[in-house]
Amino acid sequence: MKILYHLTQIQLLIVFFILGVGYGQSDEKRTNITLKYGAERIGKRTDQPMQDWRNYGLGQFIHWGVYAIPGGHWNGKYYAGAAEWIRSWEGMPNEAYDNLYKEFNPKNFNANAWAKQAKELGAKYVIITTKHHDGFCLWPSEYTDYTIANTPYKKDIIGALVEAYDKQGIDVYLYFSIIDWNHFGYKSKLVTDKDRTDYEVFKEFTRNQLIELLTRYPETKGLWFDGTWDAAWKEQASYVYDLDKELREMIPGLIIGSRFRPDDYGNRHFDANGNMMGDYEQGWERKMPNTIEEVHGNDWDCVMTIPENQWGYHSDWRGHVKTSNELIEMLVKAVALDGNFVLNFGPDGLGTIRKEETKLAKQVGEWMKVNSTAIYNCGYLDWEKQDWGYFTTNRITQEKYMVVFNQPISGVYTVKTKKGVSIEKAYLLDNPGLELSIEKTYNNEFLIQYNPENHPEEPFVMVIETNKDQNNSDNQYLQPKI
Ligand code: FHN
Repeated sequence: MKILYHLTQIQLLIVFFILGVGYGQSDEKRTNITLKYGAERIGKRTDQPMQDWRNYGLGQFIHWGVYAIPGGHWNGKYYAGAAEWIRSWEGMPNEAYDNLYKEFNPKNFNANAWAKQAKELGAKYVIITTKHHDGFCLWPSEYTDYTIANTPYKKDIIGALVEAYDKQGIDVYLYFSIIDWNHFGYKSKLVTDKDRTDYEVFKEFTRNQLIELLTRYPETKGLWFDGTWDAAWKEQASYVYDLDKELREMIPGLIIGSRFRPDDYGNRHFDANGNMMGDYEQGWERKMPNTIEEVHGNDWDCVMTIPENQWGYHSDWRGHVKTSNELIEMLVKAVALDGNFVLNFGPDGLGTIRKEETKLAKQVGEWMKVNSTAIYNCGYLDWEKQDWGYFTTNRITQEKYMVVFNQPISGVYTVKTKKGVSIEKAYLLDNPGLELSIEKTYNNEFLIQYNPENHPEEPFVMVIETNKDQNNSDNQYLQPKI
């Protein structure tokens, strides 16, 4: 196996293909290559901060920076890409972009109002862009001039947000882009000696900024890394390994996903043995798994945009814009498959959250007010999936829920439990007094009857009680006791 250490990545991929190893492979097929910088553990973290993370269910993402000023347009022209990438568009000169900060003065920004809205949405945590790929810092970093301190606004935005969200009891995670188009030492690949010398300066700058962030905002529960796909970063296994350790030492329990460390061979997310690096899988961006097998027993989050692919503010959303029912279904699906769902917001250049986002936040929030019992602290229930929707189960009480998205015309809801588990009672979460009739057919199949007079316009939740609610050990995905 030592020979593998000396193979190039392409050669390795071929070897892995032959061995049946790779992204998303099954446990049995894992290899055992000696790695210095591979996964730090196999299996989930079981400490309290990670259990809290696992139980959030719903989070909010905020993408905010100077890209919110052009909002996807320059000189009257429409930019079809993601608004926060406008600097990379030939339609906007770099110089124009790099001077936008001189106009950044978000007079409508109100951290408390944002945090209050997030609370009403039902978000348990927030991920905030401290700096995106453009390198502009929303905190007054002492390691660059390209920060909020040098805008007309001047005040520390990250500080205000951390305080406001913390006050609302919403945990704060800091988004940090490794790609930094503003730093001379940043390179996507290292070709010349000079590239390498410059990149060393960039690495020190990156480390300084991360230490600075955790020092300034010790309330931070975790770091959400992005922009780690460059060849240059993928060569830095040993450096990132040490940095990861250093950051974790600064805040005990700090949570870092799979987008930070490359392994010895430059693999991201999963090391050469197929084991996840980091505390949860960060690969589900604008997409979701369909089965529990696809998440391989790992923690994971799904970060989602409301339009198809806009994170930062784009004044002109084109294409499909998700409805509240679509977003609620994604949220429930994520929880039902043991993940968290994180909904993105992109405030405009003045600090206003656009009306479409406000409306959706209100709609999802209203649904959460009635139904969040089936979301918070909930996860996967290993019963056969049915067409009416999703099962979730509370990891602590083991109460079981059916979240209905497709109401059967027959009014009959099929439930197949596990052997020996019978359904004793079923009722609506928002109307516990209305007990639903249950019929047992054969084996563990039960039919629950519910035929409302009016077709519900929103997903609703049924609670089911079984003969084995307490200490049901059938479910391998239940929260471990520590
Ligand atoms: O390029 C970014 C993109 O702008 C956005 O920040 C998303 C959020 O997950 N991450 C990157 C693409 O993976």
